[in-house]
Amino acid sequence: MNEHYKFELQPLGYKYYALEPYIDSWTMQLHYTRHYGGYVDNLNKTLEENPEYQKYSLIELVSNYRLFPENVREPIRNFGGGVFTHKMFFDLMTPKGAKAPLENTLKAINTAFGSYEEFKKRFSEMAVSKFGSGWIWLVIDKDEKLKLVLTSNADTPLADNLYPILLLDLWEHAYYLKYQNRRAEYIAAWFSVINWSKVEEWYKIYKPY
Ligand code: MN3
Repeated sequence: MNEHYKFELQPLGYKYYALEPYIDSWTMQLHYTRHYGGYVDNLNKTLEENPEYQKYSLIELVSNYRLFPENVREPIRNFGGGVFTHKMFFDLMTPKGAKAPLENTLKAINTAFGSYEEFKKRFSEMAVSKFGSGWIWLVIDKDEKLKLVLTSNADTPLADNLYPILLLDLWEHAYYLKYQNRRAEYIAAWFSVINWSKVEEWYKIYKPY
């Protein structure tokens, strides 16, 4: 996440079909190449036209977009946010992951939510309740406690000084081909492909920005 302009769409770390039957191949391919790829192209275009922002890392762009002048604020918010969210989202899925959170993550989840099952229930209810496009996040707050937050469009919790360790795409493009309007089924299926080892890594490298 410390990379700078020029951003690249790296090959996905697993095959498009690898998350079947939970996330279908066609959705993965479109989501990765066209949606995520589109954000990468648009962020690069924005930075080509505004070279003074090329020095900032992806994290810096997304965390500080509110400080930027009006002509770049919205493009960086949307396209930078789009790149950050999708990069993290695809990285945190795997076809052969652990079935439950690992040691440190589990401990923090138990402290914040009581149990993994309770966390899953609250995460799912909140994700179902999100109106329109956006994301649900598991974040570490300034008191080093885990909590759930929703954001709209391509917004991230970084701008609010919250450090994300897990996220789920709630835009219809992430599930509509297979699940149509059945978002709850998509959410339940996604729990089978979470890369808990990577979540554990994110948790361990936590540092407030
Ligand atoms: Mn998406």
